[in-house]
Amino acid sequence: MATGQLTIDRAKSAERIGRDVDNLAGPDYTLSDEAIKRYAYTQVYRNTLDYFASELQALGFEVYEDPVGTFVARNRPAGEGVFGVGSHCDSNRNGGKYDGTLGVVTALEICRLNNELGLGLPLKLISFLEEEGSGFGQMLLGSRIIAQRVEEKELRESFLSEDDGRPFWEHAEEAGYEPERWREAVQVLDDLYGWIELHIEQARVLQDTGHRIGIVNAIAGYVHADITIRGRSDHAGATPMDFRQDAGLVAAECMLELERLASAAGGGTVGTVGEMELKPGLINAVPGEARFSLDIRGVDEGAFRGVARDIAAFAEKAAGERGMTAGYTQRQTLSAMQLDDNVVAALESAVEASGEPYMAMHSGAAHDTMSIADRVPSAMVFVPCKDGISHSPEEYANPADAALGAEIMLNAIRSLSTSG
Ligand code: HGY
Ligand code: MN
Ligand code: MN
Repeated sequence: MATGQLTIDRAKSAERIGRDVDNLAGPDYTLSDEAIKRYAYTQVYRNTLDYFASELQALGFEVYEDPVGTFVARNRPAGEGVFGVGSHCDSNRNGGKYDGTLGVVTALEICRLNNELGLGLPLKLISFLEEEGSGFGQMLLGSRIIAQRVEEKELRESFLSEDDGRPFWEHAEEAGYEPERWREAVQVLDDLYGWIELHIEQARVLQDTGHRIGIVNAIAGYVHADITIRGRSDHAGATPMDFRQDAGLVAAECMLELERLASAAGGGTVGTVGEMELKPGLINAVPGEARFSLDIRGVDEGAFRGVARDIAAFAEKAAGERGMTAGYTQRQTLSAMQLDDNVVAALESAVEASGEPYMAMHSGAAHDTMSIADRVPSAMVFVPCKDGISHSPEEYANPADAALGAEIMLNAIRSLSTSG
């Protein structure tokens, strides 16, 4: 162990981390009895924030929420420099116990250790609202609001609840928040001289290469969009094949073309159609309309944006050749984000000092860190998740790896705090 490096009782921290994660998988914290399902303004999400609030208040942290519900806890008054730790504790609608939540729980453990070991580190724990977009179809919504990367009109009118179609603004007001003050949310980043988010890898590279820790130095950018093909709905039995304008067929051609474009783009570019809606959606009706989602990502900005451009053009051409039309609407996009060299270096020397196997890597998944990394020096720590499974109740991560992550983060924060 290098001199000056702190070691923690990793077994004790692993036990507490595991306990918190298991507690937050209980019936009070999820809408589903088969998966973790919690998102903004639901009672189960409220209960989750209250769980963290009581744990952190017991440690002497001041706890509050920004005007729309991002959770913040700090152990220094406003105006004093603090180091940020956290993630998100909302979930995918078919989520697992660890995506996001493990990062907030590990941040809580860091706050506990800071007190128990008398380290005196100035800390701010943040749990961002709506990272998954399960409530309003908008990924990273809370951290994009904080980073002022949304328009008020979108919050008032176009970000609509997946449950009842009503605007985010209305839901925020009904939950007791003040969306009209959304611009003040940027103050969540006040006084932060650094930020580290721990998260499960959501792929299997760390597991398959025998590494317990990933130090993330870049996060893939993404385009989220929808393509709608408009043809004509006809009787499935009476309409001859050469009389049809079957929107579903053009959608199918587009899905295969997206796979070809993303694979050809290289550089880790990926493309996914995750949502597909056929109208009228009846067994005996030719679909007159097909709406499908696009999730296109990569660290090579030109490559992934080129795929988005090319698939939109392909859809228009393929629809036109069959006498139909195609429309492309972008939901949102964020650029690929390089993370902070100093924070990355502090994490790398901390993990080297631990003697544990690690690898430097980029993240294919999006994270709240990418929303704020241009305002706060930031980096991420990955821990393996079993077989790369995520966005599934089968998700599993070992609390012992998160405990190692906590030790590494503490050492990095100490070195960035003294040299700061
Ligand atoms: O989809 C993502 O990148 C993340 O899980 N929100
Ligand atoms: Mn996540
Ligand atoms: Mn996720």
